Amino acid sequence: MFRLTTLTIVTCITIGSGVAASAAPVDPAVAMNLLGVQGEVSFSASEIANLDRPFYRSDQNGDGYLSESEYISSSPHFRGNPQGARGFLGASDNNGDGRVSRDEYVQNRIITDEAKSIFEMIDQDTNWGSISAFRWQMTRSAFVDSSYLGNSQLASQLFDEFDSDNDGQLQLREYLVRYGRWARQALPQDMLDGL
Ligand SMILES: [Ca+2]
Ligand SMILES: [Ca+2]
Ligand SMILES: [Ca+2]
Repeated sequence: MFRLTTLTIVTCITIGSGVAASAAPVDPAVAMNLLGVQGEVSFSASEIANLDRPFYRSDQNGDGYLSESEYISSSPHFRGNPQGARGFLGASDNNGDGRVSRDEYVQNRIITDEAKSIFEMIDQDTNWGSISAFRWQMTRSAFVDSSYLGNSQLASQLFDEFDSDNDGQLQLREYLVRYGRWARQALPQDMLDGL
C-alpha cells in the first residue's frame, strides 16, 4: 500500500552571539527543507512499485540480499570495476553487514533518484540530460543564486558543506554523499522504505 506522508519540519535555528552564521553546521532538517526533499511522496505509486525490480533481477541466488559478486555480475559497468561495485554497495549498506537488503536498496534509490532531480532543478540553465551524470557539476553562484532554493544566505552555507573538496564546484558525487547522510538523519524511515 502506498502511503502519502507529509514532511513537516519544525526548525529552530539559534545562532550564538559572536559566532559567524557560516561557521555553524547546517541542521539536516533545515537542509532537507531548503532542498524541498519529500522522500517517497515525490514518486508515483507505479514508480515506487518498480523501484525494487532491478533488486530482484540482480539477486541471483534468491536469498533476499545483493552481494558484491551479484553487483559485479549484474552490471556491465561493474565488470572489471570491482572497486566501483564495492563503493556502490557500501553506499546502500546502511547496517554495514556487507550485503544490501531489499529495503536498503529501495531506500538508496529513493534518496539518489530524488537527489538527482533536485540537482537538476537547482540549476535549470544547464541541459543535464546532455551530460553524463558522472560529469555533473555546478558552480557556486549557480547554487547560491538558484531561484529554486530562494535563500542565498542559507544556500551559501549549504554549498560550503556540500563542496567537500573546496574547489568551488559542486560535483554530483560529493552532493550525493552529503545529501544521503542528511536524508537518513532527517527523514523518517517510512518516507524512504517504498512500502
Ligand atoms: Ca543474493
Ligand atoms: Ca546491509
Ligand atoms: Ca567540489
